[in-house]
Amino acid sequence: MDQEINFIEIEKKWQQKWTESNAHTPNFNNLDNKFYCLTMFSYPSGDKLHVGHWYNYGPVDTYARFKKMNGANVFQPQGFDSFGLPAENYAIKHGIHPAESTKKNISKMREQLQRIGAMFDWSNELSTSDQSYYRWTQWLFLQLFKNGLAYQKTAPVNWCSSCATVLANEQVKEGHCDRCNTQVTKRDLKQWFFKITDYAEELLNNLDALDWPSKTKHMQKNWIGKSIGAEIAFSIKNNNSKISVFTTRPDTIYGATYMVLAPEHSLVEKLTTSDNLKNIHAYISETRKKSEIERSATDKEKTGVFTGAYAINPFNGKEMPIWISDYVLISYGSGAVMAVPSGDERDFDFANKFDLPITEVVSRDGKATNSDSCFSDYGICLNSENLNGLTSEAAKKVVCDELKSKKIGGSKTQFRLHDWLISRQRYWGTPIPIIHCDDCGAVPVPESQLPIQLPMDIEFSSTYGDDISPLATSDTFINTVCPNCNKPAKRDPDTMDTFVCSSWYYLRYPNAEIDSVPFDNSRLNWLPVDLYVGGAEHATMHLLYARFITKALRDFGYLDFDEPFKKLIHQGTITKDGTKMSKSKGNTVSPDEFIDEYGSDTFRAYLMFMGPFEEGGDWNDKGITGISRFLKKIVKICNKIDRKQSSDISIQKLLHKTIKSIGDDLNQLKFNTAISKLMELSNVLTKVDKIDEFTIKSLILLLAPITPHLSEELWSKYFPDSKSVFEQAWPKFDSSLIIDNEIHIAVQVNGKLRGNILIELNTPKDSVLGMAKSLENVSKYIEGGNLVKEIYVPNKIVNLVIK
Ligand code: ANZ
Ligand code: ZN
Repeated sequence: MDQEINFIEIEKKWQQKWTESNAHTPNFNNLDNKFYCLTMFSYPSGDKLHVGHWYNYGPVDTYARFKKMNGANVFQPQGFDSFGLPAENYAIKHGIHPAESTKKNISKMREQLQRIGAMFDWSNELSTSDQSYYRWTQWLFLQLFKNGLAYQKTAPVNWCSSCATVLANEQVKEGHCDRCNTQVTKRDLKQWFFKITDYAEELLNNLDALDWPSKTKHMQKNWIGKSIGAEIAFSIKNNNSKISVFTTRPDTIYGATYMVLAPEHSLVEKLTTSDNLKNIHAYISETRKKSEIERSATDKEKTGVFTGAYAINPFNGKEMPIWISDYVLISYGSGAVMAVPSGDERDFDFANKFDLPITEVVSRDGKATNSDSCFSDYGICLNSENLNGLTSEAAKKVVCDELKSKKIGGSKTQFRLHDWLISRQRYWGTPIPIIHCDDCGAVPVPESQLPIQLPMDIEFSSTYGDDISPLATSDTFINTVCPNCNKPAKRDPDTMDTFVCSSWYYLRYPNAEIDSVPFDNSRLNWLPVDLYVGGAEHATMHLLYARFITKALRDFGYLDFDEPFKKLIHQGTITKDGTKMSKSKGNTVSPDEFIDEYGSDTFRAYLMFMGPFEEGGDWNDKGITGISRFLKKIVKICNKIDRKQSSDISIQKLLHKTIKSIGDDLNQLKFNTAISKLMELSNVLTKVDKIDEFTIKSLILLLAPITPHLSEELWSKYFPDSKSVFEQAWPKFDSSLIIDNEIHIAVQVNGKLRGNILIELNTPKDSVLGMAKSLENVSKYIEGGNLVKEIYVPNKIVNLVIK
């Protein structure tokens, strides 16, 4: 029989056959053993798929195929996150319409994805920039709007002057635009927000029960940032306004010797005395240039300006000078703090710099230490009148009760999580389905009018003048009539953050063929996603937004589950010479040349062999020839099949052990170790002349998830009467063959080890004792003494007692 297999040819052949037989569309009506296996979809950029993408899709498909052979009804969809800034920037630079460049990139990427030969169900493909998809993203917006979870608010937003757009906090990296690195400034704009903060508590509480990497759960916890403390309203000398603060340490109230407002705080203008105004204004404009991260760095020299005004400490009546400083952030709590320099590092530094009073109010044992440092732990109160001698914990409660009875505050829980700013002043995104009417305000577009189509008559430019939003430059788009009163009105000119598109796409996949509704109840039974795989960089934004949207839709009555992704895994990062492979670093490696040379199976197996899946590794192509040799060796081994042959016991044992351990490994997505076990087996089989049918059959089955095309080819060649290799059951191991039936037994004399014997499992007691006693190092003791007791713990130990 011909030994050579042309990998490239058979891959094409099997991909075609799988497509023709619809092999990768699950039976949606059969929910038993449903397995929804999702890898994060990709952005269709002009750079196509690189090795890093492959590393996500190839190994996960191996896992999905393994599940299928173990009886799962697998759904593994694929699609494109196709709205977003890069296509638009490309349009501005090269004059190619985003719709056109995106379409081109998608078809190229689809081709590349198809060459993986994964079990992608292309009949449920989606692209977020298709009307058939974004129509439902608009529908989602309307549901949030109707339920009070989408609202507009004027807010200081991050502004990138180069991209001419507002950026989300997450898109600002160390004060600079994530995309173009321009320094970010602040600007006031009316923006749309989603009220994710309504779900802060649940988003936090449900984390524990998720089968997610603990590091990711931890990051979400910090991002949500729950703090328990108190809210206190301070009155102001000669002024009717009140300053509200959030503090985690109400027990330190007697140590609050001054106040600090964020420079952006609305009271700053009202409170500042005329002689301080100039300084204050200068400081405010300095602050606007700084990012929150710079501002909250603890090691930076404190700066600030006195307003000339005073607040009153409600507990001791003392006057507290009111300052502004950039270390207080407008976005957290109420944007103001009661400063306790003896208990808070930042306040301590600030007080020292500006010579403000410091009162010690907590110490380890309640005695004054008069030390020149700050004590931020819990302890016992001092210099605090009725709180003296109380633990911090007890004092907190007393202060909160008092605040409540004085009607100036009480206990309060604060979250670091902000509402999600979703409007973007960009073109290539989902238009916001709202119409602004002078009389009726913000009116939702009736659902029957969806989709609100993205206009095509836009002149792409790096700035759009005062309009800010590209959509505002299209007269036909922007001018409409109010659905309420029929008067002329204007459409919302903004588009949605692309994270809105990806916040619900997992719901759409099993429904992608259905036009009349975003999702159908029977198809929703395919949710939640059983396994979700993607990069760790999505730990906070995407993964938090998706959880929020699931919970919101559940509360609107559309879903009956709480969490979208049952199990989450982050694939490791593929680096090139130590840096993450990415377009911006210019160090991407295309998989295409390797696939052209070795074929997709070899490439996939090589990627999986590089290292543990969740750790990734540094790309180099040196080892790929080794994998190629290994696969060719398997082809030769299969050729040695002899159906009359019955297999040698030692080969049987090795085979069954291999079946067991590859099953264990693949179950845990340990692809690299699974492959090395296959290599060990093939090394042994290479040395054998004739190999029995069961061994060959098992070998092909074990290989199937790892190199799907090759295995399908070998299967069809040696077992031509049966269906696809992926319709076969995963091989079962015989546990009696796995246990080694020869074991070493320790032989003791009076409790001391004197020797070892090799016995067959469950050898009768008398023979074991006989063998033990005949050991030279044992018999000499028996001869020199009196054997009084013989103890045998079956299959474990012999102990002889001699007097
Ligand atoms: C008085 C105090 C005394 C504080 C003390 C701490 C220690 P977390 O734990 O992160 O919630 N704070 C409140 N709002 C702030 C803002 N907008 N910008 C900067 N700092 C702010 O931190 C809560 C603590 O951070 C609050 O408790 C407040 O300082 C400060 F011994 O109040 B504390
Ligand atoms: Zn109207």
